[in-house]
Amino acid sequence: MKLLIVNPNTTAGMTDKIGDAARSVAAPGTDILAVNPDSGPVSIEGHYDEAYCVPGLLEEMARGKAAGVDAAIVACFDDPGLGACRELMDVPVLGICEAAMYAAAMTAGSFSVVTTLKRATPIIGALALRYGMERHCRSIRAAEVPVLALEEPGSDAADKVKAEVRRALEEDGAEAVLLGCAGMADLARRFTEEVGAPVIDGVAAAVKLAEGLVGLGLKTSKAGSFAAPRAKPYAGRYAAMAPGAPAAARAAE
Ligand code: 5HY
Repeated sequence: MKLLIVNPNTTAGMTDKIGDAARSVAAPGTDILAVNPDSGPVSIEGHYDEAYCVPGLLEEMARGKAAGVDAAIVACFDDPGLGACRELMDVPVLGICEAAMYAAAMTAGSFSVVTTLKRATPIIGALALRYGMERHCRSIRAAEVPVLALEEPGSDAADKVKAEVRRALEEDGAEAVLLGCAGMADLARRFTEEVGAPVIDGVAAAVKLAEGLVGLGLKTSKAGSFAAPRAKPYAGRYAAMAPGAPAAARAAE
């Protein structure tokens, strides 16, 4: 199967890390296509960044649709534009936050999340409510590191994340900890061994859940919530993204 993974920010090094994490768990028959938009925020830290990452995210999704991918993943822990991607795509589309929460809910009595900046915690809290996971979620902690600090060689960002993972386990009653940023995808295995409890990366969780959904022959239901967008013109710079615009026009964008 062909699995599209879109890092919605524009930092290619992070996209490479996400692709590596995905390939490390993918089944032999799963081809991973890890991409990011050319335009948009270099990192997503709050609502404004999130809003401006979605057009580029949708353009990459449209390219994947034209290329015939079998499933797609939004590789940002805010799950930005997930509903819009599900309207656009017929194949399953997973967000790494939702995937990680489902994986934790099926393997642990409770979980916490450790993300980057404190400003991300209410966004993730709102997602837990949307996904009906608030009953499993003991806490959402922030290591107070910028997203791109995780990309800097020699940074102490990973140590700060691990310290919060330990606190979540020792102080908050968490029985598993989710890594609340796609840029942490390379830390899950090492942290799991070091802290002695499941530390879950949403990228890997989404890859395996996507493989399962495709194996079941499931696609995104068009019966209502994720029905295709109604055809209409879009004015200005997004004209090529108008619902019903020729796919060739989009792919050429
Ligand atoms: C992410 N930001 O996964 C989110 C997480 C965060 O650029 N990729 C980003 O820290 O908000």
